[in-house]
Amino acid sequence: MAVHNADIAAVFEQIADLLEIQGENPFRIRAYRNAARQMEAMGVPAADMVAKGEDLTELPGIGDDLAAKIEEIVATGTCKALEKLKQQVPATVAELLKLPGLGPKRVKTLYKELKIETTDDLAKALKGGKVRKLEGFGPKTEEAVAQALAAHAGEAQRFKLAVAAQYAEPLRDYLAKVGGVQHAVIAGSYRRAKETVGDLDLLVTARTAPVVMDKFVAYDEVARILAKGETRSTVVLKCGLQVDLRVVENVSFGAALHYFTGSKAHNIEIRRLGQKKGLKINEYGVFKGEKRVDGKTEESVFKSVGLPFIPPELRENRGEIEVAKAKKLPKLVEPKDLKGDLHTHTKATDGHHTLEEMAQAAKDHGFEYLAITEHSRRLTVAHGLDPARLRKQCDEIDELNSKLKGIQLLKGIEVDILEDGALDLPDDVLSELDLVVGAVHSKFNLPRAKQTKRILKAMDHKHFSILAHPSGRLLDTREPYDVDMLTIVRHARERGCFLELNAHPERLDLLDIHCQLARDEGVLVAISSDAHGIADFDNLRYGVGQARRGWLEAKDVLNSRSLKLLQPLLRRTIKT
Ligand code: DGT
Ligand code: CA
Ligand code: CA
Repeated sequence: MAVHNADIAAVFEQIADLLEIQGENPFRIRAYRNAARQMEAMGVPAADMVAKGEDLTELPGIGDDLAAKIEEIVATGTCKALEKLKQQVPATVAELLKLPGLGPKRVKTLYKELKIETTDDLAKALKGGKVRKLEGFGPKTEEAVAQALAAHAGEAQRFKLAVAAQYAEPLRDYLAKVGGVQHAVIAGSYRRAKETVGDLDLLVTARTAPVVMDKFVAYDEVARILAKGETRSTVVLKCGLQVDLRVVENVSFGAALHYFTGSKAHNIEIRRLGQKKGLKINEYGVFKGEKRVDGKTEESVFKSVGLPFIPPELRENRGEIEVAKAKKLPKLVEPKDLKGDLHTHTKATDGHHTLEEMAQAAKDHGFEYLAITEHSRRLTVAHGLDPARLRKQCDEIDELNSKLKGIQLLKGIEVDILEDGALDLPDDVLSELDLVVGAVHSKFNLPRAKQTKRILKAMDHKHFSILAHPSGRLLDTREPYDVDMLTIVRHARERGCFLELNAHPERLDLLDIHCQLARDEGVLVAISSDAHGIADFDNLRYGVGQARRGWLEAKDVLNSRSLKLLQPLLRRTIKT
C-alpha cells in the first residue's frame, strides 16, 4: 500500500495534537507541525525517496529522528511514537482541539474530568450542564463551545489544493493510461484552483466507458465505492477524499469539461445565454433542437454564446461573463512571468538549506533574484535574527553575490510587526537592507480598529516594503484576523508599499477578493513562496493559481519585474 505525503503529515499532526494535550514542550510540538507542513507541501513523494534510499534529512525541517519516523510510516503506515501516545490519550480527543475556544488545556480537562473523548461526548456533557462546572470553564465558555460544536457539525471536510493534488494527479495519470482513453482531466474546483476542494471531479473521454469504470473502482487507493454506473461512478479514497468520475464520448469533451469545471453559478449563467440564442447547453454538448452543433472543445462552447475562452480560475460568476462580452478579459499571470522570489528562509533561522543552496535552487527555477527574509528576533520559536546575526547574514550575502552568476540575492527580513505597530528591529539595521517584509505573528485577536491601526503604523515605517500574508489565515486552523483591508490597501498605495500573496499551501494569503482590491487600487502584489527549503519553490504554482483567481495580470505582480525594474520600486519605499 502506497503511503502518501499527506498520510505522513497526518501522523505528525496527530502526534503534535496529542503532545499538545499533554502539555509537552512547545518546540517539540512545533517540530512535528513543521514536518507535517513540509510533507504536505512537498511535490516529491517521501515514499519514493525512501525507496531510492535518498537522505530524508536533506528535507527542510527533517532531522534524524523525524527521518526515521518517516521511514517507519512509509513501511508500516503508522509509527510507534503515535501508537504509544494513543494509549495515553485517545486520538479522537485531538479532534476537539479543532473547535474554536478549546485549547489543549481545556481539552485535557474535559478528558480527565468528564471522560470526554469525542464531539458526541462533548455534546452530551454540554446538554447535561456538566461543562460549566469545570475549572476554567463558565457559562460564557460553555456557550462558545456549544456554538462552535454546532458549526463544526455542519462542516464537511475539505482538502487543501496541494494535498488534493497528491492524490488527484497520480489517479489522473493512472486513468490516462487505460486503453482507449483519449482525455483524462481533473475538473471541478480543483481546475479552478480553489484553495480547498470538497471532492475531485474527474472527466475522461474513452471509446468504451465500462472498461474505464472497472479500472477506476479497482484503483489501489479506493477505500469504498459509493456508486458505480456505466458512465458515472463515485468512490472514496483511503485518505477520505471523494472522487466523482464521468466518462463521455470525445464529441462531448468540451461541453463536459465546461460543465464539470463549474462553478455552478457560472454554468447557470452560460446556459441562460445559450437559451437566449435558442441553444440548449449541457454536459453532452451545445444543441439546437435535437442536433448537436458544438461542444467538442471548451472554446466552441463559449463561442456558441458569443464569448471568448474564459480561464477556469475566473469562472465564479463574479463579473467574468460581462467582462468577456466586452472583450476585456485580463491576460492572467502565469508561472513563467515570475522573475524572482521575495520571501524565503535559510538554515540561519527555521529554513533548512544554506544561502548557497537556496540561491542555486532559485536559479534552477529560472529566477533572476531571490530575497532572503529570515524571521526577526521576536519569533524565538523560529530562532529569529537579532541585528548582529542579520548583519552577519548580510555580509555573507554580499560575499556570495560577488561569486554567484545568473542570480542575485537580495538582503531582507521578515520582521515582526509588534502589537503597537512598531517593527521588531531598529531602523539602522533595517536601512541596510534591500527590502523589509513585515508580518503579524502574534495578537491575532485584536479588535478590528486596533489591528488595522497596528498594520497602518507598521507601513508608515520608512523602511517597510511588503506586508506578508496579509489576512493571517491558516486554512485548517486560523480564521483571518479582523482588519479593514480596503484601508490597508489604500494606505499601501499612499506609502508605496506592496502586499504579499503567500503561496504556502496552508496560507494562500492574499485572498482572491483582496487581490482584486489591490489591483483596482493600483497596489502591486508579490507572489512569494515563503520557502523554507529548496522544494518549496514548487508551491509558487498554487500562489499563481490564487493570483489568477484574483484576476491579476503579470503587470499587477511585483516580482514579474526584472531586477532592474524591481530595485527602484523597492528603493522608493525605503527612501520615502
Ligand atoms: P467543491 O467540490 O465543493 O470544491 O466544488 P466544485 O465546484 O468542484 O463542485 P462539485 O464537485 O459539486 O461539482 C463539480 C462541478 O459540476 C461544479 O463546479 C459545476 C458542476 N455542477 C454540479 N452540480 C451542478 C448543477 O446542479 N448545475 C450545473 N449547471 N452544474 C453543476
Ligand atoms: Ca468538486
Ligand atoms: Ca463532485
